[in-house]
Parts: sequence; C-alpha cells; structure tokens
Amino acid sequence: MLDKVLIANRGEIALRILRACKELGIKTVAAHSKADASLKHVLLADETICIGPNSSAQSYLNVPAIISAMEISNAQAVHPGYGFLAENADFAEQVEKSGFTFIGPTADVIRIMGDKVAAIDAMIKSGVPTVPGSNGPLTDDAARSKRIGLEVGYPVIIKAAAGGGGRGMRVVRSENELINAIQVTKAEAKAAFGDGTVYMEKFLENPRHVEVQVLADGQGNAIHLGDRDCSLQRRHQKVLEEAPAPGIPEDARNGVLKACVDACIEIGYRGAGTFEFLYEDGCFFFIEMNTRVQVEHPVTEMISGVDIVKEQLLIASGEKLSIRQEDITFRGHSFECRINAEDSTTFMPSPGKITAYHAPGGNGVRVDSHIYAGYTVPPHYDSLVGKIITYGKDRDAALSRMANALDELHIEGIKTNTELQRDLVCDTEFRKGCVNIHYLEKKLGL
Ligand code: MV4
Repeated sequence: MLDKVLIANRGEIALRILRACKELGIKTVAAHSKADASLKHVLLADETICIGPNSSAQSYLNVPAIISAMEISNAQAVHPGYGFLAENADFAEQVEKSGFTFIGPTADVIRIMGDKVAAIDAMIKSGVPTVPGSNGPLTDDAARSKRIGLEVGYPVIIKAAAGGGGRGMRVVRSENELINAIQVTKAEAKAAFGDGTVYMEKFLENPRHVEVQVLADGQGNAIHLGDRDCSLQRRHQKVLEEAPAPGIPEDARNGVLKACVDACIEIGYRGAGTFEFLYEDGCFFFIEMNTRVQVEHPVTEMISGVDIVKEQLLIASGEKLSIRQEDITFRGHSFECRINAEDSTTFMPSPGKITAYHAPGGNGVRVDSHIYAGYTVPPHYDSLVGKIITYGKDRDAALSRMANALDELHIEGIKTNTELQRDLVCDTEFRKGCVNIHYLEKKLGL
C-alpha cells in the first residue's frame, strides 16, 4: 500500500482525494498555491507545501515545483485529480522518471488518448463503435478530403487531433465550405495546440452525451461501472449529470459496456477512465477517452457502491482489481448538480467571502464540497464550489431528493447557480429523461 500521497489539486476534488487516502491509512501532502492556504483539505492534510503563487501556471501546472514538493515531503505518489496536469503525458512521464508513482494510466496511454486520431484508431482496433469519418488525419490532398466528405455524408465536423472538450472544431454543411474549413481549423489547431492535425467525422445533429466509467489494474483485469448521461451542458461545461443514462435499451447498453472493458484490456489501461460517447437513435459513437477521475464520478459511486478514488489508490499501490464484474450490482438512480460561484442568469464568476453556509442533508443526499462559512472563493481558478449528489431507488425518487436538497442549500456572500439548478430539476423535458446536448443552451436562449 502507498504510504504517502501528494495531492496536486485544489477544491472539492482535493478534499475527495484526502478523504479516500485517510480511509486507506495513507498519509497526505496538500500541495497548494499561495491563494489556497485556507482550503479545507489543506487544513486537514498531514503535511502542506506551498508550490507557488496564485496563478495556476506557476502552481498547479508547475511540474518542477510539484516534483520538488514530492522530494521534499517524501511522498511516493501524486494524485492529479481532474484538470491541471491530470491528462498531461509529459508530467506523468517525469513523475515516473523521478522515481515516483503517477496515480493514473501510463504516460504512453495518456499520450494516445490525448491524440484523438490515435484514440479513435485504438478504439476501432478494440471493437468500440466510433463515428463514421476519416479514421485518420486529413491531408493537403483536397480531392481526397472531398471524397471522404462525400462518403461520410454532410454535415461533417472537422476536429483537431490535439483538441477535445469542445476546442478546435468546425461544422461543415456542404462540400463548397469543406476545404476552407479544413484550412481554418488546421491553422487554429496549430496556433492553439502546436499541432495542426485534423480529422473528419459525420456531424451528429442531436445526440446525447453518454459516458462509460471503467476501472482497470494494468495487469489484465478491467471492469465497467455503468454509464452516465451528461447532456445538460453549457459551453462544454457540464451542469447536471445522472447515472444510469435514462432510456437506453439494454442490448445497446450491454454491447457498449462490454466493448469498453475489452478495450481497456487491449490497450493495457490502468486506473479509472471514462469513454465518452455520443448517443443518437439507439446507437453509441465513441468520441474521446478521459484518462482521469471526473467531476461527475459520484453518481456512478452511488449506483455501483464502488469508491472510485479508493480504487485508484489501490491500483496505484500495485494491487490487482479486487472487484469482479459479477460482484457489482447497479441499484437505483443518482443525480449530481454542480454548484458554481457564478450568477444564475449571466454566468459571470462570483468569487468572494462566504458569509453563511448551510449544506443540505438527509437520506440519499451527499455533498462533495470544500466550502465553509468564512471561506473566501479565490478569483484565480474555476468556479465549482461543490456538488450536490442524490440517490433514490428510481429516477423520480432521486430527483425529488435533489429538489429538496437544492431548497435546503443556503450560501450567502457569493452568487451561485443554485436557482438555475432548482429550475432544471423542475423542467418538464428534463424530468422525462433523454434531453440532448443542445437542450440547456436552447432553453437559456429563450
Ligand atoms: C461531436 C458532435 C457532433 N458530431 N462530434 C464537443 C466536445 C467534444 N468532446 C466533442 N463535441 C462534439 N462532437 C460529432 N461527430 C457534437 C459535439 C458537441 C458536444 C458533445 C458533447 C457534449 C456537448 C457538446 C456540445 C456541443 C457539441
């Protein structure tokens, strides 16, 4: 078992990691920026170390500072959480080269998944269904690109291989826009990511975003923890997630879940991971794989009974997966509402001092948050201040608990998006299940 873990993150996920470490008897080192000395997990950690000034670039993204902090504190391993360096293959490689453990997949696998063309290629080889498309980079051969466009059928989407999460994409609705769109997307990708490689996919007009959670030990064992629906999003920021994804036929679901497990074994995956799919007309289409723990992992924990962060730590300790697929029974339904320090209508960030705080509670209510009365939300990082997660025996039960929990939530001193969340859980279309990725933006546009 790992003896001491350095937490290279902040906010609610740093606290989540600290709690998992404590449950396993692992000592914790909270590596934090200057602005974050009063974060809850920093106050609770066995050791703390300031790794730099307020800006992320000089602290949570500062690779030499983090590796030095591991050396100084004698930590064996680093948990990167999500965001920051979590999917940075060079960081994972440097951690391992310095003799420490990166809690996540090998640098090679992170690098493959960071290159969306390579990721799709790996999925095709493993039997995971992908979006019809170029299945490889587009070249400077315009006639070839047009041939592919014709085969795939318009509309198509041009995506940067180094992009992901909504960055570097362009929809093309007819052949006469194609060559220019490829050129512009290439130039943008080159400027943004230093890599101008682009590829083409059929553009799906009204898909849902459904993702599959997996765990693998890198020793030939892998399981899935079911799926989640994350379609309610604004500007590629998820707002409200649930597990399982509602209204998916059992044969389609079982097919995609098995394909993800097979792919994990095929690619030698290690740790927690998420396969992202677009789901439309009963079919799943792989788009990207995330090689980190995700913000919305709690909804999966609620329906599967598996502690994903503890499993990450056990896998990083070198243990074989102790859970077999047949040991997992999915029960009930779970929702997560992200609570952001922002205006409910303008979405402007609202950092500042929390003057009063009351968290919801009761049966089937979980709150993952680092905030407390008197805590000041700094302006330097993202605005997530917590997550309300509810569980119920079915979708309606979990949803009514969420409505109650949101009513009980009380945060004074800063603005939050709680009103938007209260509105969403009452939304007629959302309550029916199966809204698509455009639903929230359309609703807000009205
Ligand atoms: C797509 C798509 C439609 N067709 N690919 C956006 C984020 C990145 N992860 C992939 N994205 C999309 N890829 C094809 N072939 C629509 C989106 C998309 C989207 C996907 C998931 C969640 C929210 C989204 C919002 C806008 C567009």
